[in-house]
Amino acid sequence: MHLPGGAHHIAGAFGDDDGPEQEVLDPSTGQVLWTYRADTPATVERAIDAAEAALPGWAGSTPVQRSTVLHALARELSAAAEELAQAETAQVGKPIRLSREFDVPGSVDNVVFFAGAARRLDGMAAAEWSGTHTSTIRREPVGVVGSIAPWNYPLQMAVWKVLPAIAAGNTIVLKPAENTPLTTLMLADAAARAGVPAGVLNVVNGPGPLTGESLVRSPRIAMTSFTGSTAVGRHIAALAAANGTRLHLELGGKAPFVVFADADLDAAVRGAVAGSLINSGQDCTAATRAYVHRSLFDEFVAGVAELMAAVRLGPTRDEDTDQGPLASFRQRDKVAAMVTRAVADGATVVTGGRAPGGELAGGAYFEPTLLVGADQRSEIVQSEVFGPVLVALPFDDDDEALALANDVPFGLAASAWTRDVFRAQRVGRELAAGTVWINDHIPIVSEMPHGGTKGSGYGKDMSVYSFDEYTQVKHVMSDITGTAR
Ligand code: TXE
Repeated sequence: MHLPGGAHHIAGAFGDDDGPEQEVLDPSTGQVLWTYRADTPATVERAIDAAEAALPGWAGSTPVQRSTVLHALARELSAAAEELAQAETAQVGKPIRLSREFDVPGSVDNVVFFAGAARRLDGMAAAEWSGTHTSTIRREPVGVVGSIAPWNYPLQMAVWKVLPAIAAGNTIVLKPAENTPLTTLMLADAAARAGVPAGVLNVVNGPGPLTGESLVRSPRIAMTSFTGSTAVGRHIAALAAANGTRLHLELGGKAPFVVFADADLDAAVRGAVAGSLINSGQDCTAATRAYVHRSLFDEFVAGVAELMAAVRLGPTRDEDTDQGPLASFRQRDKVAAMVTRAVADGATVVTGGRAPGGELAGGAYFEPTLLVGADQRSEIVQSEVFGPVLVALPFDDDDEALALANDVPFGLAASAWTRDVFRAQRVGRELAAGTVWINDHIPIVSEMPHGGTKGSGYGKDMSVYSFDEYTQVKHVMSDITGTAR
């Protein structure tokens, strides 16, 4: 497997610092893939120096120049697609099919999208609205961006943070999760090969409290973009507030999956299994709470349980594997503990609910799990599990379904299953989430925004809406008559 040339990539070159030793594990076996020394605050400062030095040149480049180099980055990533897929699978424990068909092509597509969007940073011109003046609106980069990314989709998360930022003319220092740095370092290396100027994209590595926090605390960072846990997000928000800097937060979710009485039940069953088990459930938009009309409830539960029991857990490099392990033993233990507490709180396990034995016992695997009988107020319904766990609950009418679906602290994504166009329109309006899918759950495209409401944070990744985070709107007003004063 491809290993990076150093723990950080600053000003176009790999290097190493001497912070505490970190291990990158393959969670399907527990084997150590790579060890590196964490970056200390001094290295983070050096990365910010590089980003600051590169800022005037990059911010002053033309959209065509930025677009050209970003298209070259997309080609570099495409050429390295198989190496990237292997590294992503090894460090996260994703089935190789998922890395090849989703993570890597999705990332390349996002780079291509922003290579194009770099040329559509349109402002606005007002006509001579007062007779004596005219206005132009410019979209300008905010400066040096500091980003912190999680471990569930390391390459995609890095691309989602980096591309809108640099397409808009900012420079960036990015810290991936300490247990999944490989593909982010490969991205930085590919950017250097593609001709992205030194210092535009810098990657530092190490634990959140050491390496991440020194990045967020720096008064030289104009903006922080964070995807991760609610607790760390709130801590980072306080640090950013102390510096008075911009903030973009994506703090996970607890997506409802609402099946109305008129739904296509087979499609809903398949959608629930695919939507809850994607990436072993370590997806902030994963289906976690299935609210099912009472007339369909038993059939839905039986259908989901049957499909979940047929899911093939296995070695991650095996083409036939449907589901790999969780991304870490820590995450597997968190999921197992939440299922144990759910049962103690009164829920019943319909299928799964345990770590498999046999040849998978050495990895961080957890079986696809369906629970029923949980209370709406219980932890398993209210808190993010981030594992292959779906809870099914019955409802009797639309008002009740919407009230239950919205009754959590999160609001990132939701889906509704119905063949009634008016019902679909209503739930599209009334489900409190940044994304609402109708008759599907999970698809995500570069053209459309991703980001939540309530405890899921604020601001958008992807799409041209992300430029609202990474640009500042400037108003330039000119006297056009010479007679204004
Ligand atoms: O997240 P952390 P964890 C949720 C999910 C998961 C739980 C815990 O429910 O089970 O969070 O995961 C960096 N200053 N999500 O503990 O710690 C850290 O190094 C600066 C949802 O792994 O938030 C990593 O790069 N940075 C989610 C990143 O924050 C700090 C994705 C995320 O790690 C820091 C991941 C600090 N003090 C977890 N402490 C989603 N929104 O999709 C940590 N970090």
